[in-house]
Amino acid sequence: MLWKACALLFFVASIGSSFGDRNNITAAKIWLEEYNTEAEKVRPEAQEASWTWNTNITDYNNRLKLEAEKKKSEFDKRSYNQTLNWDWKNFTEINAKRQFYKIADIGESVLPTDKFQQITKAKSNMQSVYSKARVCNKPGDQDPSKCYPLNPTLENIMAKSTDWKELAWAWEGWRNETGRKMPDDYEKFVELANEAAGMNGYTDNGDYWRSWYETENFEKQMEELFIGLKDLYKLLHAYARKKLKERFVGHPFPDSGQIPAHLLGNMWAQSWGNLFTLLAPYPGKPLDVTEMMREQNYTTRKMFDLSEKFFTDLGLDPMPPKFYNDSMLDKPEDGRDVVCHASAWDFYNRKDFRIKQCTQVTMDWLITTHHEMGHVQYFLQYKDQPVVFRRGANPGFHEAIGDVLALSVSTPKHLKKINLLRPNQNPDDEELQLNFLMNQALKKIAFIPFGYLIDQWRWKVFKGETKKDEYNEDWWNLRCKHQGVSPPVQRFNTDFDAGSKFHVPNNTPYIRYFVSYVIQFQFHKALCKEAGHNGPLHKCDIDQSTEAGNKLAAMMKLGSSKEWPDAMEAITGQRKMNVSDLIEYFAPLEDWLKKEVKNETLGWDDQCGRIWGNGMRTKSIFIAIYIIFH
Ligand code: KAF
Ligand code: ZN
Repeated sequence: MLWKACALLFFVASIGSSFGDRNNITAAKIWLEEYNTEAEKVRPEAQEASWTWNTNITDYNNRLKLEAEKKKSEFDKRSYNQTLNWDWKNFTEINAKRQFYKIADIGESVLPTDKFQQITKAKSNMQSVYSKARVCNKPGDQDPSKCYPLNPTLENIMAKSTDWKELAWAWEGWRNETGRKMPDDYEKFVELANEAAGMNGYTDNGDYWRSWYETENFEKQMEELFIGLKDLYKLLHAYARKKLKERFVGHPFPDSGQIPAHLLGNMWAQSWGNLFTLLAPYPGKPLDVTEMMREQNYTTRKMFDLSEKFFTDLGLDPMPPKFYNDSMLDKPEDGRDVVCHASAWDFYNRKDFRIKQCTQVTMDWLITTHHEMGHVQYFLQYKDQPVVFRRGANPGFHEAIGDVLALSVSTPKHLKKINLLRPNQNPDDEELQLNFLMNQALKKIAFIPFGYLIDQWRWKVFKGETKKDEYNEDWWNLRCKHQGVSPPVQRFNTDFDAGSKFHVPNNTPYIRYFVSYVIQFQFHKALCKEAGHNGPLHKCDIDQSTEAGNKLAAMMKLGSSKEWPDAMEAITGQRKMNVSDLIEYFAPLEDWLKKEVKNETLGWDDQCGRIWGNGMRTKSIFIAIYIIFH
């Protein structure tokens, strides 16, 4: 008893005597715990206010959100100032040092209050423009007051319509109602985000975003990965272009080789899965999973249950009790505006985790459900880490988890198992397998240049190389050059087409998805090996492999407490991103595509082609009128 009291006295005295000592690791750790306790109060409040606005966009809820964000930023700033009491950069205890490093990284909270409020307002404006947007005057509609939201109407038109005019209406209308209303706010946002980054020691906001990857030459590394995938993309592009020219015979395609951007089954041409029926190598062998789901009366809840079961069968965690009650899994039918774009929410109190999405009963949404569940699974696995480590090893890791599971779920073998393949379909049929690979390529390979180019554009904007009046021109330079798609109607520098993509007004970096699309195949291959899979990579289904689940869990539990190469090593044994597993996965399709496009010219010009007549003359007239009236 006595020795215990003595030990306690010594402990207290040693802390007491060295308070004020910038190198006292014991005292520093006590401060870190205090920080954590406080953060677990401040962050849930901010998240709750943001959730309320996201699920009910009103001015009142916006004010509450701004107040909560201000409170959180004051806490961040206060905490940062307290980190200055420690010589943490010279700590030898790696974990504590890393916590300090993360706490000191306060992003926009560094701005003085008035500027912090300005940047938050600019972002809120853009987000509500995006989420409230409706497009009117659909060709053939008599009633001009009939207007349509992105989800579900415009998305469905882009997915299903084969009417050139209707597609162009939805494509152009969405850009008129979103991006075009944002350039002023976006410019303000860029100015202030750069100012904050400068105050935090970064060259600009893009430099700050890239710092989350803790990788030397990150831009160069991304470029190398992209170059490694370009040939595969060119094959798919040439094949899609050939088939689309057949579908839209009589309509103009640019001589420069790009595909008009409204024909690819998606508002941003980022994922081409909706062209599967047109592009299937064996059209008689469809993968009509959506139809099967509807025939079996699938509901949103059934899709979530199915997804959750895949996680728990790997030995991963079930959703906590409050999850289904508190989440927003369907678009509300009471007419209120909500942010429909899918997201997963950690409230940082170790018990509240939610998903918000406007689910429809389709195969695509089943995959998105797994994607979002992957985020929540990561939250659950790292929930006992300090708050500052409750992040992915890098942002791409967070995006990859659900997709890795979906690679198994989508296989014909697994679809058969869960009764989503027709009874007469044999999952081992090689023609069906090739159809499946095409479907995967339309989602994964088609996405690669899009995933790459959004932040190419933003990094240039943050560097000051692209000014406001060049926003749209530079956007299309990248779209035409990397994706090989061109605008179907004339664009002006008063348009702001980057702003028509959720992540730009929402200020969410995008290179994370490019990273995810590369590393998810590395993870898939490693987990398949763990699950004892033999045979081609695209046939692997890790269902019920607790060995694979354990590997994944061990990696996720790290959160961001270690640099990402350590986390990657925990799953794959490798410490670098590379494209070879993705290439291996698609090898049989690559061979097939090569034969299919042997008479086509691969690729396209770097410059955008035009299909809308003499644009320059119209543009000059437009500029002349503008000058006269101003
Ligand atoms: C991915 C997969 C298939 C197709 C396309 C993609 C790319 C991308 C897109 O363009 O649709 N996917 C998403 O945007 C899915 C939404 C999300 O899960 O990535 C979401 C985006 C988001 C929404 C609001 C605020 C911030 C980010 N991300 C998360 O909810 C998230 C990410 C990391 C940690 C916690 C939550
Ligand atoms: Zn995501």
